[in-house]
Amino acid sequence: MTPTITAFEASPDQGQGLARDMRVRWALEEVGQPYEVRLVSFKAMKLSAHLARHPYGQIPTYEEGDLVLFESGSIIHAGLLPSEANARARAITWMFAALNTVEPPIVELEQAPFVEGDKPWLEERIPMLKDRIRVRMDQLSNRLGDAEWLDGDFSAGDLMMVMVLRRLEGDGIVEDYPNLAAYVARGQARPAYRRAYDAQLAVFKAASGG
Ligand SMILES: N[C@@H](CCC(=O)N[C@@H](CS)C(=O)NCC(=O)O)C(=O)O
Repeated sequence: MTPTITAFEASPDQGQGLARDMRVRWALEEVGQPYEVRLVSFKAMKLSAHLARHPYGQIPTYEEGDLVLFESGSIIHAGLLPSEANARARAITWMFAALNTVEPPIVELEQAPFVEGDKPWLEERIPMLKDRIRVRMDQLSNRLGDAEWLDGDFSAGDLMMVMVLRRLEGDGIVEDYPNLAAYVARGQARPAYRRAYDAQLAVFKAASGG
C-alpha cells in the first residue's frame, strides 16, 4: 500500500527544504518507497481531521492502511536502519541524539527572534545560544572525525543529523567545522536527498506561483 504523508501547502521556509516532511521524503526516497502527499494549510492543521492524525496539529504525518504516525523520528525509524541488531540500535541512538541533544538548542536559536524579538535582552542572549550550539558541534565534530558517516554505512541516524545541522544554514556555525560541513554536503549530494528536495521545492514553487 502506498503511504501518504502530510506537508505544508505553503511552507514558511521559502523553499529551503527545512520543513520536516523533507526528512520523511528523503527516507522514503532512500528506500525506494513511493508515497503520496496530502498538502495541508496552517488552518487545516489545527482542525479535527488533522488533529486525529497529529495531536499537536503539525506536519509531517504518515499513513499506511490503519497505521497513522506523527513525529519525523518515529516515521523514519520504520525504515532505513541496518539489519544487524547492534548497528540498528546505534543508528536509532544517533537519531535520538540528533532530535534530543542537537536539535533543541538549534530550534531555540531559530525561534528566539520570533518569540523574544521584543525583549531588550535578546541581543545578549543570541551569543549565549550560539555558544550552547558550539558545545554540541565540538563534540559531534570530535566524534565524526574523518569518518564518512556517524557509524559505518549511511543510516537514518545520519539522515536526521544532516537535516538537523541544515537548520544552522546562515548562522556561520557549521562552517567552523570542516568535517561537519563536508558531512552535511555528503548528505545533500545523495540522489535520494536531491529527489526529496526537488519534490518539496516543487510544492513551494506551485504555491508561490514561481
Ligand atoms: N517533533 C516534530 C516537530 C514537528 C514540527 O515542528 N513541524 C512543523 C513544521 S517543520 C509544524 O508543523 N509547524 C506548524 C505548527 O507547529 O503549527 C517532528 O519532528 O515531527
